[in-house]
Amino acid sequence: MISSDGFQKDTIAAIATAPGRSSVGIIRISGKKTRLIAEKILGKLPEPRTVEYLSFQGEGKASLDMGIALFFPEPNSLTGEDVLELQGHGSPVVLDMVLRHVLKCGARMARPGEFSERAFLNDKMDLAQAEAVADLIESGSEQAARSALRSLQGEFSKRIEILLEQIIQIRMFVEAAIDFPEEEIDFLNDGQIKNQLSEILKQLKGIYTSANQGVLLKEGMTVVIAGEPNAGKSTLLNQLSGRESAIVTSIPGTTRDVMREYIQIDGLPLHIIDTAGLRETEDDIEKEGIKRAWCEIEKADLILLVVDGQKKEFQKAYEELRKKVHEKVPVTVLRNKIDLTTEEPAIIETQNKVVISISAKTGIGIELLKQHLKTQMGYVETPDDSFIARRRHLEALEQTEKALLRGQEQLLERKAGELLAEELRIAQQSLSQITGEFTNEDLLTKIFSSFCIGK
Ligand SMILES: Nc1nc2c(ncn2[C@@H]2O[C@H](COP(=O)(O)OP(=O)(O)OP(=O)(O)O)[C@@H](O)[C@H]2O)c(=O)[nH]1
Ligand SMILES: [Mg+2]
Repeated sequence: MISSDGFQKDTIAAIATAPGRSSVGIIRISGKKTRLIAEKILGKLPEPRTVEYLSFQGEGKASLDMGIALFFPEPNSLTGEDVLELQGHGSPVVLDMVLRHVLKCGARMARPGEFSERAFLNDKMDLAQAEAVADLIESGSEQAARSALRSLQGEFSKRIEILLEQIIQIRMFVEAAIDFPEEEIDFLNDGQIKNQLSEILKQLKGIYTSANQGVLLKEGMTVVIAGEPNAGKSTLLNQLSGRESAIVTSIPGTTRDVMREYIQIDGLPLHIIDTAGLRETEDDIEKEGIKRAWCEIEKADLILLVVDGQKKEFQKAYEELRKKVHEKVPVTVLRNKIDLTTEEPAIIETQNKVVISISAKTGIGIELLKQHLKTQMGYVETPDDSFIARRRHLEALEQTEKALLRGQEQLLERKAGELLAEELRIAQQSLSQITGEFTNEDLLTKIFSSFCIGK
C-alpha cells in the first residue's frame, strides 16, 4: 500500500462535503494513522463497517460535536487504506474545529483529488473510473450523470480492455511468428492478421464516436453563429439565451465584439457565440470584428449559418463557409425572418446539409433548432450505451488508431512483420493510457489536481 517514494505514507484528511452550512458535514481520513486518530477523537476504534453514534473530542477530551463514525479497515475501503468517516453537523465552524484536531493528531490536509488518487494507486479503480467520479459530481444533466455513472461502473474501461486484449493477442501472434519463422507458414500473407486488424480498427471507431459524444456531454458543444450582417445573428443569440445580451439594430455591422453565452438545453451544456457579420469592409473596427469571427469559426464544434430567409439564395454563402471550415465540423443553415414571408417553420435534411427555417425574433422554429442541437450533441432518449469521456481519452484513441493504421500499412505494403509488431506495441501503450496502466506521473498529478478536495 505504500509506494517506494513514500508518497502514500502520510495520513490525509479533508472535509468531503460541500462548503457552507448543511445538515450533515463529513470529514474523511485515510492512511496508516487512521486508527490512532480514531482512538484520540472518538476514545475508541469503532467496529469495522458498523454505524456508531459517538462524541467527537478535541483538546482535553472536550466534545466538539456528536455524530456518526464509520471505520473501514484496509484493504476494503474507498482508498484501499484504513479510512474513517466522521459524519457530524454541517456547520463550517464545527467541521473546521474537528478537522483541525484531526490534523493535530497526525494527519495532513489532503490535496485535491488525493483520495481518488490513492484509490487508483491501490487498484480500487482505474483512471477512467476515477475521472468518472469527478464527472458524476460535476454532471450538469441527467444524461451526463447517467453516462458518468456508466463510466464509473467500468463500462468504458471494459470496452477499452476488450480492445486491448485483442491488440495483445495479435501482437503475441506476430511476435511469435517473427521469433519462430519456421513454424509459421506465411503469417504475413494468410490474411488472418489483416482481418483482425480491420476488425479492431472498426471497433475503435465505434468507441471513438461514443467517447466523442461523452466529451460533448461533459464539456458542452461550442456553437458559433455566423453569417452576413443583419441576418439576425444577435437576435438568435438573445432568443436562445433568453436575455438581451447582444445589441440588435437594423444597421448592418452592429456586432463587432465576440459575444458568448452559456446555455443549457434540457440540461445539455452549450457555448453559443455570436460574431460580427461577414462582409468586405473598409471600417477598421469592423475588420477586426470579422477577423475575430473567423477565429471563432475555426474553433467551433458546430456552425449556424444565419441567412435572411426573404432572399432565396444562400448556396454561395454556404459553400464559401464550407470551404473554410474543417470537414468534420457541421454547418447548419438557418433561414431566418420567416415571420416576414409565408414560409412555415421546418427542418430539411438532405444528404450533405441541414436547413432550418426559423424566426429568431418571434421564436418560430426555435424548438426545431433546439432539437437539432440536441441530436448534434449525441442526445438519445435512452442512453444505454453512452459513457462520459474526456479530451485526453479521445487523444489516446486517436494515437491508437494512427499506430494501427501505420501497422496495417507495414503489413499490407511492405510485409514488414517487425515494424508491424512495433506499431502494435505503440497502439497497446496508447490505449492503456486511458485506464492508466501506462500513464506517467505528471499526467496523473494533472488529472487528480483538477478534482476537488475531499474527493
Ligand atoms: N422580422 C424579423 N426581423 C428580424 C428577425 N431576426 C432579426 N431581425 C431584425 O433584423 C435586424 C438585424 O438583426 P441583428 O440580430 O442585429 O442581426 P445581426 O446578424 O446580428 O447583424 P450584425 O450584428 O450587423 O452582423 C434587426 O432589426 C432585427 O430586429 C426575425 O426573425 N424577424
Ligand atoms: Mg449582431
